[in-house]
Amino acid sequence: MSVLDRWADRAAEHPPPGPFRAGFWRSPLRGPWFTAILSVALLPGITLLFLTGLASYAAYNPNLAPGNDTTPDKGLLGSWLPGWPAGPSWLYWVNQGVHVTLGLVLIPVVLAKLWSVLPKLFEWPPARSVTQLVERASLLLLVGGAVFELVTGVMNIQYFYAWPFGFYQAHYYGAWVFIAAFVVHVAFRLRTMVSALRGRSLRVELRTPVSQTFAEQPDPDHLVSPDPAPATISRRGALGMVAAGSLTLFGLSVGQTIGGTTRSTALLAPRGQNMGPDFQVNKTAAEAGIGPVDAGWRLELHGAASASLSRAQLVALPQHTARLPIACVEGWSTGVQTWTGVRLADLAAMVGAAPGTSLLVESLQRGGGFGSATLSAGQVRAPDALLALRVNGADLSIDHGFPARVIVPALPGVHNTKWVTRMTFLPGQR
Ligand SMILES: Nc1nc2c(c(=O)[nH]1)N[C@H]1C(S)=C(S)[C@@H](COP(=O)(O)O)O[C@H]1N2
Ligand SMILES: [Mo]
Repeated sequence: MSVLDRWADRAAEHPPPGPFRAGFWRSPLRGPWFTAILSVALLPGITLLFLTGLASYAAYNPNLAPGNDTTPDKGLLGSWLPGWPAGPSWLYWVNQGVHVTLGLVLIPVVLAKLWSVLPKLFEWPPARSVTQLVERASLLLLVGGAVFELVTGVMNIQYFYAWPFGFYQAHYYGAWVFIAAFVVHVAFRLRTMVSALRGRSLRVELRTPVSQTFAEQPDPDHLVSPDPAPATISRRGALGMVAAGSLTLFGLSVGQTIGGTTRSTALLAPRGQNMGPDFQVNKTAAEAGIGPVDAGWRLELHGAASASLSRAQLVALPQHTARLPIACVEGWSTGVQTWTGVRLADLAAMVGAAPGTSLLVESLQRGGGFGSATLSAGQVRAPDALLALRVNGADLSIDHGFPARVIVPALPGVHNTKWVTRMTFLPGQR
């Protein structure tokens, strides 16, 4: 018998009071099946959440263009990502809608799952073997990571920046910590989950009322209470409550992704009711500190040659119209609008920028965390990539970015720069 074993046996005889004693936890619902059935939703849900998050990161950093990727020391965690395509136009819209809405929908499931295993947090002795110690340490990263990702994600879409770090870096690195722990956890637990699911039938549980609800068979993990109290809610009722919570979150937020008139149903979106005179404006000119734009405004263009164009000169160039959505990293969208302006590719040709150059776009806006965005060569070349001058048949309003704004298919909203003042084609970048 090892020292650890002997110590564990001795400790087991004298658990601290309260939640450390098995008899403290008496819900008859806790057990391997109940925990496992929640995992059935979480396993694919979290996988999709992670993948759409990675895709969003790749989109946010088209080819990791220098102006966009501000992640310090990203190393392998960032550099391997492929560039993001400039189409189909709904790609980022769908990706981010899924990421944000799914993240919200999973919150009740995660909370229920944490409730279902809560006694394990107080297990005494804390570990009986080194393997178990490693597993419990990984659980710290798993639970901590999940809570961190959900909390920072929700706070970000609510514009509640009550932290000293950048959301984007923290949420990204947090995701890697979490997913590493998640993979370890699944590897440890998948077999237990499968056999627990075999132990009971969901169909039967959904027909079982409170009066017929009893604890599961005692299990080796001690999830089942040794002294279960009579049921006050059935498993059906508990799962129904989780589902109702998820559906409510879905119903009160999905409108911001779909956009248009459904937007007013997004009661949980921070600016859900702010439709603007025609369609959603995230940051108004007044909020960005943009006054009436000087009549002498000119677009500065730099490539192999340079040019300076008034708005009238831009309007006189060949105009192209495209139906495109703006999709923000926060999950909301303007829905599809009809944008008209000059193709970025035409502007590149005008100043002799070689194909394959990326584009630095700068705004009149100074400060407020917004300065510039870099578009990849593929995004500059895309036929529907525009410096928009008009939307839905009218000149851009100042809130929509007058005199000119960038709009590119499948580009994260944040890079569709408004109030453009200067565009510089950068040779030698992807
Ligand atoms: N100059 C400038 N351009 C900007 C922004 C900004 O704050 N300033 N916001 C960006 C973000 S985060 C998004 S999602 C889109 C939203 O466009 P909207 O503000 O017109 O709704 O514009 C992008 N372009
Ligand atoms: Mo955004």
